[in-house]
Amino acid sequence: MNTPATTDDGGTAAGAAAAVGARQIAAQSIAVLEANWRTTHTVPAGGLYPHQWSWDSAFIAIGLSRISPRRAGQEMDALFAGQWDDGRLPQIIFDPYRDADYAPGASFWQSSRIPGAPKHVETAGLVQPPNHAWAVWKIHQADPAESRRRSFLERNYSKLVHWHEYLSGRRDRNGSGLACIVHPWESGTDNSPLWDTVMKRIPGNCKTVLNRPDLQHADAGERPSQKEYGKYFWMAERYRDHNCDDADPDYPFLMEDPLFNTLLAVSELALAEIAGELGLPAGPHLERARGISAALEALYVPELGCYSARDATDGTMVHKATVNGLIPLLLTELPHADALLETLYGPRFMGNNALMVPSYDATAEDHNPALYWRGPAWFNMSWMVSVALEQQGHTEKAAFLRNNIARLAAEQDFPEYVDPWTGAAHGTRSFSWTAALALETTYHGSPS
Ligand code: 9WN
Repeated sequence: MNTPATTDDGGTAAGAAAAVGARQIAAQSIAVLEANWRTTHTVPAGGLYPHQWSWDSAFIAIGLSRISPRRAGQEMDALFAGQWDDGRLPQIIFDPYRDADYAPGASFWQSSRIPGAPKHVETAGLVQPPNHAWAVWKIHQADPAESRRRSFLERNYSKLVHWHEYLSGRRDRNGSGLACIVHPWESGTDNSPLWDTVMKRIPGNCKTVLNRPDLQHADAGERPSQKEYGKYFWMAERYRDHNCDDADPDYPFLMEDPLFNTLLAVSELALAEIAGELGLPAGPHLERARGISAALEALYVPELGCYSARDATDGTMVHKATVNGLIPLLLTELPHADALLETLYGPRFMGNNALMVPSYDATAEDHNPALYWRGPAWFNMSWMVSVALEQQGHTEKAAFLRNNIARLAAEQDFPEYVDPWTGAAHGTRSFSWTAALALETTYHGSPS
């Protein structure tokens, strides 16, 4: 097993203390990941989220790759076992023994009855943001010799290509060059204010009797409301009852999200690297990444100084500043990088001494630092922003975020999210991607 990186001043007393601190944080993080490991994969949280979630697993694998690239590879293998014939990687792969513990579960989706869905595992029909090729490339980089020995990239390349083809094909519903999400759950930022306007027109009278096992594990005031759940289920029912075929002409929720599409572009760039390593042409992937980045420009809102979402049913832009709209900073050739940085360090986000990046505009009247994706800071978002800052040479700002990610995670039992200013913990605890990314930050500076 590798050990966490020491700091640049590793020769001094302060450097030695920092190294001990990093080792402790790494050990605590590993303990959370061990506790949440289930034979083939890691659950996001043993109580609240008892199945395998798609983008969680990719973040978890990025952290795991620092201590065991082999286990990180297993995490991805388990996810690919749920891939549909059309290429989609599902939002959730269900543990059949935990059906009563999360809703909607396997008995809601009954996916194995849907044409093109796998028959040996039950999955959700929706997807989540495509951070998977990025994760696969990072796992390879963590130990290229081990990766080559196990043909890790060969095994996964065509699956990732198929996944991206699904998103850039059937999910580009209006030919804009951007993939649409068909449900707030697909954004990974479920009740973000980005979806409010569209949510108003979604009926709330779902057929399913609403059951909220989630409220046994998190405070109702920190989770989406019952009204929102009625609408979430209505959309999931409609999508499922149309065999998840992305061909329902009047389906009402088709949103182009800057976070989702940035990760698609970042992952396309990772596919170019993977193709290069395998001796295959990288050009088509670079071309697609350029195409997505160019199309993303239509989502830039100059008066907010960040990207926002667009309703693909009628082309209406949403005018709200959320962390989703800052994630394009991960794209190194971004035309609006300076404006995004100004927004990030202005009053809407980090400006008032925030410790981590708020999920929603701090100046908005309805900002709530404790309510799910409507204000609090999430560890995966702050980690992605720290990666972007590092790439752009803002090393001190990146280190500030990394240090807070590691400290707040370890001090507060690895919370799902925190108040961006006080650091107070919210949501569930022992949350896997919080642990995985805290672990990852302790290895900063080691080859990855
Ligand atoms: C629905 C598992 C998931 C994360 C999402 C987060 C939350 C689920 C929920 O938990 O969503 O997918 O029940 O709220 O919003 O990003 O993947 O950790």
